[in-house]
Amino acid sequence: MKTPKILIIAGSDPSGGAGIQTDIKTATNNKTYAAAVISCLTVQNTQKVSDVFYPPISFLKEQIISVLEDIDFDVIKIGMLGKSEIIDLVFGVLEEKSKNKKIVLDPVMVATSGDILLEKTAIEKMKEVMKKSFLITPNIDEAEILADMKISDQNDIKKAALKLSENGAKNIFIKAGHLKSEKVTNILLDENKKFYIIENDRLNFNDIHGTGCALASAISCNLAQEKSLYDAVNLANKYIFENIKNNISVGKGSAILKHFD
Ligand code: PXL
Repeated sequence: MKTPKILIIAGSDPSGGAGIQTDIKTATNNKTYAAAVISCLTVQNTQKVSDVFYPPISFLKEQIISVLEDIDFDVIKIGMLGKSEIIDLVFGVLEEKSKNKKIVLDPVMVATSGDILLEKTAIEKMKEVMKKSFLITPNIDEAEILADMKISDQNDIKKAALKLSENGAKNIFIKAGHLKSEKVTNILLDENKKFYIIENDRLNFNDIHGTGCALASAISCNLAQEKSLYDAVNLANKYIFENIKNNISVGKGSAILKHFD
């Protein structure tokens, strides 16, 4: 079988729990080759994000073009972009250089610590580029912002997914972990407007850092292995669920995914 290959475009979390660091661990564990272009560097530990550095736009552009011209990726996974100029650049280059590739967009906005990871002025831009992605994977907070509505229950998640679909998003997976409920009932709405429920028992851990990044990466690996959308999301959900059970505290703040036994 040919080696599945993904390109990850995401931010760096130097403490290793989220961002590109967890993305690459996820890809390796899911038997997929990962290339990575770092959209921004955070100053971060398991307790807080205290600064963000953006590389010069032209340098970022050169990196993306360089790998796209060389490697034929199956899927492009996009994580933290941070601000409008980076969103414009990434989607502009992808449109030009890798037109029909599947894009999995994790519309990262806020860290587990509560720190802001997307400038407020870039939210409208995120609503635009979600239409250019094969799949978006917002959590409840991000879905509320993208769909301009409050989400209080299961029914609202479905309404938000439909609204995002009407606004041009193709496939939408809304992660329900942040909703207070007995079970975690995640919703997948596909481009034929068919709903799928992907449900987990609620695990009694405080928020684990980096689960959203890892989930979108695991989905990307599964899509790169030519699994169907439902199988890709369902298997990735299982991978994250098992890894949440196996979380570790490496520092003084949030626990993270270990990614091995
Ligand atoms: O979990 C969202 C996220 C994504 N990307 C980077 C992050 C975080 C959370 O802290 O640091 C780089």
